[in-house]
Formats: sequence, C-alpha cells, structure tokens
Amino acid sequence: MAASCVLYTAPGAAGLCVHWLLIDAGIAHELRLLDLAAGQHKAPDYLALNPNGLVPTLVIDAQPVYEAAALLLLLAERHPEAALRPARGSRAEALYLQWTLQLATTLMPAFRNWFYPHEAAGEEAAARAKEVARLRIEAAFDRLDAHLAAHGPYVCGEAISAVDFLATMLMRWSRNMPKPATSWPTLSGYIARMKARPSFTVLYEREGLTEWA
Ligand SMILES: N[C@@H](CCC(=O)N[C@@H](CS)C(=O)NCC(=O)O)C(=O)O
Repeated sequence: MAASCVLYTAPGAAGLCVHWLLIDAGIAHELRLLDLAAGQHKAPDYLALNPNGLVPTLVIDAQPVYEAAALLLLLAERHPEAALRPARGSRAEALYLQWTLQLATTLMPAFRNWFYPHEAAGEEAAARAKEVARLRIEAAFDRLDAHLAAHGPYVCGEAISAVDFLATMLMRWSRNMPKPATSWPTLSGYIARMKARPSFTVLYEREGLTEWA
C-alpha cells in the first residue's frame, strides 16, 4: 500500500520544491497550506510536527519529517519509478549530493538572511546583512550558471533530478532582487526549461501563485 503523505507548506515558501516534486512525480499527497502571517506555523499543533516552527513539514504515514532538501532526497529515494535520483555510483550521483547540500547549506541560508535580515545580527545590522546576503546569492548564481553551462542542461547533467526543483525554487526567490537569476544567460534558459514542465502550471494553481509564471 502507498504511504500516506501530507505536506504542510505556505504559498511560494520552502515547501514549493517538495510540492512541485510530488506533483511532477505523480505521488499521491494531501496539501495543507498554512497562513504564515497568521502564525499558523507557530501554533502548538504544528510545533508538535516541526519544533523549528518553519515550513515545510511532510508527514509520511503519520511520521513528520522536515528540511526541504532532505524531503526531496527522501522522496526521490522512495519513488525510484519517478527516476529523480541518479544511478548509484555514477558521476551524476556525486553531483546530485554535492549540489543538494551546497544549495541547502549556502544559498538557502543566504536567502534566509535576505528575507529575514534582522536574524543575523539584530535590527541595527539588517541593512548590512541584506547586502552581504545579496553578494552571496549573486556569487552562488555565478557558480551555478558556470556549472550548468559546462555540465547541463540539468544540475546533474542530461537528466532532471530532485535537486533541480530546489535550484529552480531558489532562483524564483530572487525574482524581485536587483539581479534576479533570469539575468544569467544559462540560468535563464534553465529556468524556462523547468517552467515548461506541466507540473509547474499545476503547482502554481494549487499554491495560488502568479508571480514569475
Ligand atoms: N532549512 C529549512 C528552511 C525553512 C524556512 O526557512 N522556511 C520559511 C519559509 S521559506 C519559514 O517557515 N518562515 C517562517 C518563519 O521563519 O517564521 C528548510 O529547508 O525546510
């Protein structure tokens, strides 16, 4: 019997990549969109699932798991029929792990500092934290653009894999920044390719998104 799967996220938030993969891979799931402005992610019933009070959380057979990148890896692992993880022992697998961890531990925290600049060193240092975050995000896009130009069309080479949903989500987050990801030539083509997937349209409908369509 297929595992029951409930995704807690918010429109456009870090669960977007997980939601997108679930749709793209045709994995049965239930979506629960939380209202972050109303603090639903800080309510006791949600904190019991994710004590960090962040989205996303995926509840698989009544067991909660969190961290977006971990959820992508887990789903790709548990759904081999979706072919979203490279073959074991391949060069593509090494790139898959490298970029998933790299994006989750460097680019995603830089976005956290961009969107929540007071967290790094208080309100008085927020402007500087935001500036440093911008520089780090742009440097990461430089590296990703060069990687895709040399080894694309997807992050792991010829075939799409779970990390592509993470990479594209992070690029989407830059849409209102001074230099959005679409400014890089190879990233721009990559984004267009990812957005052309039918699952992207379904994702937008289900999360009620319009920006960057
Ligand atoms: N490393 C976490 C980051 C999650 C995260 O920062 N989520 C944001 C939305 S994009 C959130 O829940 N923000 C609400 C808050 O910080 O109160 C993950 O990948 O799941």
